[in-house]
Amino acid sequence: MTKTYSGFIAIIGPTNAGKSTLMNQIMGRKVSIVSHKVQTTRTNLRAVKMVGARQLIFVDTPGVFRPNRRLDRAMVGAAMDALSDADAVLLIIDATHGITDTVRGLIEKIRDHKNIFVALNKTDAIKKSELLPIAAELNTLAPWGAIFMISAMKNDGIAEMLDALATVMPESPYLFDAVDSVDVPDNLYLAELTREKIYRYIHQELPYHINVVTERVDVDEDGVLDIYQKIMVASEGHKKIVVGRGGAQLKKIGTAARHDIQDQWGVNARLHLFVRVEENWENMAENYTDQGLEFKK
Ligand SMILES: Nc1nc2c(ncn2[C@@H]2O[C@H](COP(=O)(O)OP(=O)(O)OP(=O)(O)O)[C@@H](O)[C@H]2O)c(=O)[nH]1
Ligand SMILES: [Mg+2]
Repeated sequence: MTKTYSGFIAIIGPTNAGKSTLMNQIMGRKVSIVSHKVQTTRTNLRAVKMVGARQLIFVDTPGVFRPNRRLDRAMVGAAMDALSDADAVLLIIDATHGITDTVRGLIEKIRDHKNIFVALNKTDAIKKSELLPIAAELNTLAPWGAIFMISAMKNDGIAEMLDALATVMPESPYLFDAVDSVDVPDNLYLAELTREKIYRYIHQELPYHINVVTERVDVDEDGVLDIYQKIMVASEGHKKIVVGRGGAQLKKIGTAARHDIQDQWGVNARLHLFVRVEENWENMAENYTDQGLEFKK
């Protein structure tokens, strides 16, 4: 019998380094939402990529930053959990920011892992001459399997990186079916697409205090999906901003999310959004467990 290989690769890094962009580029489709704001990804999201006969199970994780709130702690905790299960760790660094204190802290956490790799991302946005000193310093900091120079956005350097990661996957039966696939629950995925549009259209801090939940999905006889989602906000003031004048803002969010759902899934859909003030949502266990986060007292 031919040998099979399968293993987990945790994609970790500071918030906004481009981890989700990389995950999507590897899969050739949207798995994980992306925004120009920090702290976009909230939970671990998995996708399966076959490289020849080798199965790579990528885990996109919430970015690491100094946690303040309970939600922040749960997010950073999820990223750390992914590390302990990983057969390889891929640290993503935003080359335009270089080796920050957060990066140093992360290197300390991962340096004893048996397979650690690092990718300097956003190389499209920086001069080559500025990359070399960063790579040289990285070389002194940990025993990397390799240092990759990539642009997740421009799909540069990714194929070589996949080949290198594939070589360290352990011999194992396939842990998932041997096809490229995404392992994200449908309701969570639908809610994430809406949350992404909130990050796009609503400014400043507000998106961090919002949670989106898919409450119900119905299919009518023509195969059209009716998707009901609740947008939880922390105050009446926040609700006003999300809804906008005459409902304009909510309409913009809903239309963009619906188009995205239709594009991603190749279906027709109606999206019904309800904004609800739930001041205490950040302290309710169900709002964590639904997303696969651990709720700590
Ligand atoms: N120029 C450039 N921008 C990039 C690249 N990769 C990602 N970005 C941008 O960086 C921003 C953050 O990207 P994300 O993929 O959401 O980053 P993340 O690491 O998943 O962030 P969190 O989920 O908040 O931890 C977005 O505006 C991306 O478009 C790249 O290769 N080049
Ligand atoms: Mg992300």
